[in-house]
This record gives sequence, structure tokens and C-alpha cells, in this order.
Amino acid sequence: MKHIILIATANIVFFAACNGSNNQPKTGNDTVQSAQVTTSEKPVATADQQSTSSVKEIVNSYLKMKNALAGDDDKGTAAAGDAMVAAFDKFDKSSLTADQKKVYEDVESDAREHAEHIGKNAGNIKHQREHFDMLSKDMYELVKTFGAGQQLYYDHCPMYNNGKGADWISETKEISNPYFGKKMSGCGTVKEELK
Ligand SMILES: [Cu+2]
Repeated sequence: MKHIILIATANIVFFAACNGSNNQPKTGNDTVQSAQVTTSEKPVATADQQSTSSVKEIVNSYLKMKNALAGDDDKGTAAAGDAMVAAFDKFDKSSLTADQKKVYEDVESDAREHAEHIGKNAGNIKHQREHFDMLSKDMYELVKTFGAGQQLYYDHCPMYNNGKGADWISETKEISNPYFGKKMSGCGTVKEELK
């Protein structure tokens, strides 16, 4: 929970600076630090198929967004943002345990805002990428809790945000950087395998 609270705090700072200023978002530093590839543990909570498949729709919209960003496609990125909002609208919480519900709701309230901003910012891929940085932390939390239903990779780019670095989730082992797009698509490393 400490992790989530830190992210939430960072996002308050971020949104305060969201319209107009050049302040970069502060990021929580307590994400996985290891540069080594580790195989993650099984998700703590056992999600039934219903919730896994609904989470899968959210994750799929995220992966579409990631691929659009890697291809410098701001409109495709915005469409994926809208699709993620729709996936959150459709998600059925009724089958979740109390613990799962807590994690889901923390993630959703934050991620939904990022997805909305990304959806509204076709034409400003730089700003979409700033939100994608934050959104990626939420998606990591979601996948760690509910499982992905597919093999995923947690990737790290050391250069984004003036060298502060940023992470993203990918369905391919091969690096395709969503923060720099075609300009530097091979920049980054796999730091964790997610199942
Ligand atoms: Cu914004």
C-alpha cells in the first residue's frame, strides 16, 4: 500500500503542474530497482476468470497505446486512451474480493484520469507520454495483482524525463520504446518478466 500512496502523492504534484508549466512529474522511486531480469511471483490474489478477462481488456488497451506511442502515432494513442476508459466503465467489480477491490479502485481512479488525458491529447504526443509514464505504474500494479493472462515484460528506459528514467509493460521481449518512438526505438532493457 505504501507504494500506491507514494504514487498517488506524486500524481497530485503532477496534476497541479499538468496545464502549462514545464515541471516534470516526480516519480515514486520504490518501483522495482533491479536491472536484472527476474521472474515474478504468482499474483497474490487469485482472480477468477471473469475478472482476469476484464483486466485483460484494460491491459490490451494499454498495449495498443504503447504500440501507438512506439510508432509516434498520437491519434492511435488517443484512441487507445478512449478504449481504456471504456474498459474501466465495463469492468465488473462484483466478483472481486475486498483486497482485490481495494487495489483495483486505487489503480482505477488514477489510471482513468491518465487515460482520459491521453484520449484528449491527440496532437500533443509529448504530453501523452508524460501521462503514459504514470499510467504504466498503475498497469504494473494491476498486472501484479490480477495477473495478465499472457506473458508480459516490464521494461525500463534510462533516458526518458531527463535521465530520471521510465518503465513500461510490453507483450514482446524485443524492446520497442514508447517514450522516444522511432527516434530511439531500441533504447531500454527488460527488467522483469510478468506472467
Ligand atoms: Cu494532461
